[in-house]
Amino acid sequence: MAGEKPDVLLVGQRKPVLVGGLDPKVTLHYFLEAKDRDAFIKSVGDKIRAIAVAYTENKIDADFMQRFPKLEQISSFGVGYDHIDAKWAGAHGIVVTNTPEVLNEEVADTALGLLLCTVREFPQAERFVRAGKWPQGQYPLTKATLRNRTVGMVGMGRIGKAIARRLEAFGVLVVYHSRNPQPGVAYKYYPKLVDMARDVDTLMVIVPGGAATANMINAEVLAALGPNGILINLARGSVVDEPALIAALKNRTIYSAGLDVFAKEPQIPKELLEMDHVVLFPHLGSSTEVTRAAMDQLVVDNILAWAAGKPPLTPVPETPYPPKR
Ligand code: 8YV
Repeated sequence: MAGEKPDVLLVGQRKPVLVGGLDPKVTLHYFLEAKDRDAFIKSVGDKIRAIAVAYTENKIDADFMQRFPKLEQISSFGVGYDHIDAKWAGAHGIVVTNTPEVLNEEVADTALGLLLCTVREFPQAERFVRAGKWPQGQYPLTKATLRNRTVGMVGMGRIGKAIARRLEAFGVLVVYHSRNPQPGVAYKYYPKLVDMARDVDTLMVIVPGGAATANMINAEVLAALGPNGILINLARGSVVDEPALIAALKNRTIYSAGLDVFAKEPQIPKELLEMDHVVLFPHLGSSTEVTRAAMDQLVVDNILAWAAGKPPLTPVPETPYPPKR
């Protein structure tokens, strides 16, 4: 009805940018705060027309979306949206938006940081200093170096390109594998991941999560990467067969790994925690105040565009606009 604020479900914390941006224009309903979430959906489900999502543990699947018969738009925080069944949404006239671009450089910075930490053992060396071991002797020379390494990028999207630019500046050779060759990208392209793994000594994983990429870094790929091989994953834990990786690290089938993401975050397998030759980050690729605020703002702006009857700013490919209703 003209003049009435539309009802929007917030699946996420009351972050200041989200609430400050949305509250003046829409009526917010706070899903995570409901004591009984099922009863809460029963009470508000019929009037919810959009959902803002900033919490990936609650899967936005067909069953969940079906509970909101008037749902038109889902504005999700993060460039990855594997917690949402976007295909189902697209087939049911629901537009899904994500937060691309604003995090590219931040995640690419993290990628280089994680790569350097893993290759040069900086976290281990720092632990050595704090443990008071330096007076007894130097930290051992590292066997691995970035010099003469070839990085095989698994994925060459927006963030992949930002990582590759940085690697070039470091004088590191870059090649890549993705579903299709990327137009305008001059790096050598490998149609088959295992072939690339055989030719390189470093894999940098930055593909979307979800069924299409599940376990693509498997035992065969790790064996092809070989004993000098280093695996860096900033994508999703689901992309790597975690038990196969643990076995490859234990048996020294590969040299080391730097991981920002895991299969069951925030749980990290005990075997990985106990290994000193891996570097483990708590999924912090994009996590600076300024970048997270930019991502929150894009969640807000997509909802505000929808509330004003305008096209979404950043719809995902599975959900065409205008939606098919
Ligand atoms: C966030 C991310 O940490 O954008 C993504 O896809 O993985 C990260 O930037 C994640 O979305 C937090 O929920």
